[in-house]
Amino acid sequence: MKKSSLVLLLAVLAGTPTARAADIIGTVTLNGTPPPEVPYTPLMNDPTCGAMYTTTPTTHFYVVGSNHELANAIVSLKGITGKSTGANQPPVTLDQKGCLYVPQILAIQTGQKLVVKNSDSCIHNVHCVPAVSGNPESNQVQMPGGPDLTFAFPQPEMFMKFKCDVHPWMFAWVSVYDSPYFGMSDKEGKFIIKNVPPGKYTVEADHRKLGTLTKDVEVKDSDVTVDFAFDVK
Ligand SMILES: [Cu+2]
Repeated sequence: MKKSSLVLLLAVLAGTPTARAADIIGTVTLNGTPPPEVPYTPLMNDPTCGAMYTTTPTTHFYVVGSNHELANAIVSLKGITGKSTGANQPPVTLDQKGCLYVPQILAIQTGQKLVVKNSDSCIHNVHCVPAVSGNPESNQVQMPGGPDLTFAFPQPEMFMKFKCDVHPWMFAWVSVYDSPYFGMSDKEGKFIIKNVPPGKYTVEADHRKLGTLTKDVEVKDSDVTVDFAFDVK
């Protein structure tokens, strides 16, 4: 047995408290009634795209549950850089389906692959427009049944815009983090930031339409709960 393994075994047997990473968990909610979603009328006016729907789809800017739970808020540790594990993480997929990007809000790490698919029977033109220097702009046609497109970005950036030059209503927003310490709220408003080392942090919640909230927390050796409540502007 290696000496390091022996030390670990003895520590476990003795019940010695060792500093361990904990999770930051919480719920994101929205107070108030958000503005109504916008029907994708131009989509319906496009013969090819419109034929994919029987009723007009709408935007999903505010995904809110019956108890005010808010989805698509990205919660992250502020000011953590240079900790990316993105190159070793599985790719994240962005699909084009029904002439819309699915999902429209994503979060990845620097160096992590973003794979863009075209599940439609029509052509799309994937055009990412980064605002941060060092993240390359890219503009590529993607045929129906064509090969996936793969992207990766070296610099952190909030809500980088992806658009389609064929269909001007198509947008996705990709946030790029320089660490693994982020999580997105789901339809129950719940998020999790896993394996956070002990320390004091500012936790930031970002929603593309609602802005940013922050809270300070201290992580010790057990999970910490941090809830965020946005207000309709
Ligand atoms: Cu398109």
